Amino acid sequence: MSLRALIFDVDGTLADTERDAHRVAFNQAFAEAGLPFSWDVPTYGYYLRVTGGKERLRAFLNEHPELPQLSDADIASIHRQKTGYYVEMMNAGLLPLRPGVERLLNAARDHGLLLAIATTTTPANVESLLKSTLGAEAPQRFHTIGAGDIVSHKKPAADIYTYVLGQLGLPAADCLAIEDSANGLQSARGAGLATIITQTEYTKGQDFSAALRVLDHLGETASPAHVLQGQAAGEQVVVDIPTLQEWWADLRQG
Ligand code: XBP
Ligand code: MG
Repeated sequence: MSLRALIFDVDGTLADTERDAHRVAFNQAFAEAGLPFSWDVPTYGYYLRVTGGKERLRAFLNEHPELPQLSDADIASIHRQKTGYYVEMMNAGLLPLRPGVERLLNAARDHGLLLAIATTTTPANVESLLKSTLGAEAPQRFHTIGAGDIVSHKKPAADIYTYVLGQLGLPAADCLAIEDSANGLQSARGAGLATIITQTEYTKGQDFSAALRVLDHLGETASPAHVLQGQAAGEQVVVDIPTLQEWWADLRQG
C-alpha cells in the first residue's frame, strides 16, 4: 500500500493569505460600501475562528449590535466586492506561496500522487492564487478543487473533505491532508484523514493534538522546517514525498 493523494487547504497553507490579502480586501469592500468599521490585524485574527467570509462578517455584526446591521443580501453583495478586490491583488502577483509548497506540489506530480484542494474560500480566490503563483495551467494540476459554498457546512464540519474524497474516489486512509488551522484539522480528521499542520502566525497556539505532525512550514533545502509536535519533535526536515510516505506508513503500523 502507498500514499495516493495529497489534499491541500488554501488559506494559511498554500499561502499566508489572511492578514495581508483577505483582511485588506474586506476592508476595501467595507470602505466602498460606506460602512463605519474596518478589521485590524488582531480583530481579524479573532474572527478567523469563523470560517467563510460571509459567515465571518455575520458573526462580527452579531457581536457588535451597535453597528449598522446588514441583510444577508447586503452581506453577499459586500462579499462579492471583497472577492473582486482579493482577485485583483492575486492577479497583481502580490502574494507568494509558502516555503516548500511549489516544491512539494511538483514532487507529488513526479511521484504520481493525485492532488486536490479542500477549502472554505471562494473558488475565484483559489483560481487567482494558483494562476498568479504557478501559472495559467495550475488549476488543472488538481484532480478536484473543493471550495466555498459547494457544501452547506463549512469547516470545521467534515463536509468539504468528504466531498473531495468522494470526487477522488479514494478512501481517507490512502490520503493525507495539509492544513494550517484547528478548524481545518477538525474538518480533515472528521473525514478520517491523517493531517499535517503547517502553522501560521494566526494559528500557532491552537490545539493541534490530533495532527500527525505540526511544522512551522514545509521547508526548503536551504531553510528546513522544524517539527514542532508529533514524533521527532525538535528535528529539522524538508518535507518531500518519501518523508510523507514514511509518516503515513508509521501510522499504519500503529
Ligand atoms: C479560509 C476561510 C475563508 C477565507 C476568506 O479557511 O475561512 O473564509 O478566510 O475567504 P480555510 P472567503 O483555510 O480553513 O479553508 O471570503 O472567500 O470566504
Ligand atoms: Mg486554512
